[in-house]
Amino acid sequence: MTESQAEAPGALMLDLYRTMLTIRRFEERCNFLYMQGRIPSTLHLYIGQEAVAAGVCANLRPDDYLTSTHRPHGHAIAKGVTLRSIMAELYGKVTGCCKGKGGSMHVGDVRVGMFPAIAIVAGGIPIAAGAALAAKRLGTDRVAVSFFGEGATNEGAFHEGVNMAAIWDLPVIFVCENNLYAASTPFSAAFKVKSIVERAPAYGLRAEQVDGNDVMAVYAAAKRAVAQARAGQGPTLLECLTYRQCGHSRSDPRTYRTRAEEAQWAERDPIKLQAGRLLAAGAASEAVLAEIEKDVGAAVDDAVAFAETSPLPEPADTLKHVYSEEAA
Ligand SMILES: Cc1ncc(C[n+]2csc(CCOP(=O)(O)OP(=O)(O)O)c2C)c(N)n1
Repeated sequence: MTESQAEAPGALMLDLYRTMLTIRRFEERCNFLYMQGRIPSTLHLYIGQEAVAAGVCANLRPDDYLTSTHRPHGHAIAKGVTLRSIMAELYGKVTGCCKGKGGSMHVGDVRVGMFPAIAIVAGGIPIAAGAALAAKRLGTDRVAVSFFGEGATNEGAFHEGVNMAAIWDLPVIFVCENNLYAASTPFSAAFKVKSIVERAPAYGLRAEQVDGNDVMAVYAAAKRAVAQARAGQGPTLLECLTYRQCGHSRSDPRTYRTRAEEAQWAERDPIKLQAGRLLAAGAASEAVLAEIEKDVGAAVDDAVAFAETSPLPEPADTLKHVYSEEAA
């Protein structure tokens, strides 16, 4: 038995399964609605990476901070942004989490600690370090988490953000989701090193690499990193090895990788893995999993109905809610 399984009570395993399934079914519906022309703009789907968001965010409180990327739906759901407000945002409706003005790439809700997502690659990294600096200076035990892809670690903002966090021992967890491709660029074409964690010693940064498709392993690694950050022991870089199962965005024919590689990773689908583990451990029956499937489907239906029936923003409100004093 691995360390992550040993500390895994059934309720936690089931909670993590439910979070991952919610993200998966929500995004499958988004994809369908997008193809139907109900959702404008583009979508960057998180399908295949659900274990990372679920495993990390299960260790966070609503008052902990989170920054995300152009691929933010999973992070938002795992941090507690409601399905209704995310779906309404994708529809551009006034009931959306950014009042319909942000869309897919900017979902978030500061009431549950998630800054509206930032689509500039690596843009969230120094902001998470700044939030962690604020948490520290205010004398709180809050932590900040920044999710980003491996492509972001080749940006200057990564260097600045992790270096400052390291020198000031800031309570931040840098979660790199290494899904092997930055848009169409494979990892091997953009890195001389073999992994992202190899870069950590250059910053004096604690680092750990985990199987990002194993939600219990991600949960356990994030638990250690969050505990150290809360205890004033500074930042950690977590590299989660995973795979995005869909194209980079909606218009990606995936010519840069093989169908055989995709099939191999599909074997290690994070939701399938966790379902197998739950059944093998006797922590859930097929009937329980079917019940969760039904609940999740109903929640997604409810979010879509809410978004469909919500009003569009008023043109007169275009310049409202740009600055914080306008927030209401
Ligand atoms: C600074 C910047 N450069 C380029 C882009 C265009 N762009 C959007 S996503 C992306 C790839 C990002 O790859 P990675 O950081 O690995 O995240 P992933 O898409 O794999 O989740 C690029 C180049 C951007 N949004 N911001």
